[in-house]
Amino acid sequence: MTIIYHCAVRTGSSHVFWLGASDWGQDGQFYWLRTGQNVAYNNFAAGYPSGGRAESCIYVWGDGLWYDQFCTVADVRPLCQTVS
Ligand SMILES: [Ca+2]
Repeated sequence: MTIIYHCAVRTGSSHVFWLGASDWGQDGQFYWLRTGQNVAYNNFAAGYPSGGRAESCIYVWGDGLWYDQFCTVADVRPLCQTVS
C-alpha cells in the first residue's frame, strides 16, 4: 500500500486510481473484488467512507488518501498486480 500511496501522490491531482475494492454487498464492509477478502487495511481520508449505499467503490486521489465514490466515476486508472 505504500507504493500505491507514493504513486498517487506523485501524480498529484491529475489521476485518480480505483483500488478494486467495494462494499456492494453490505454498506461499510469493503472487500477486494478479485479475491472476496475483506479489506483489512485502509487509508481513508478523515470522514470517509461517507457515501452510504450510493458510493461503493474506493478511489485513491492525489493526496494518497482513500475516498468512497460512485462506481461510475469516469477516467480513473485501475491498479494492477502482476506476478514476476
Ligand atoms: Ca458504501
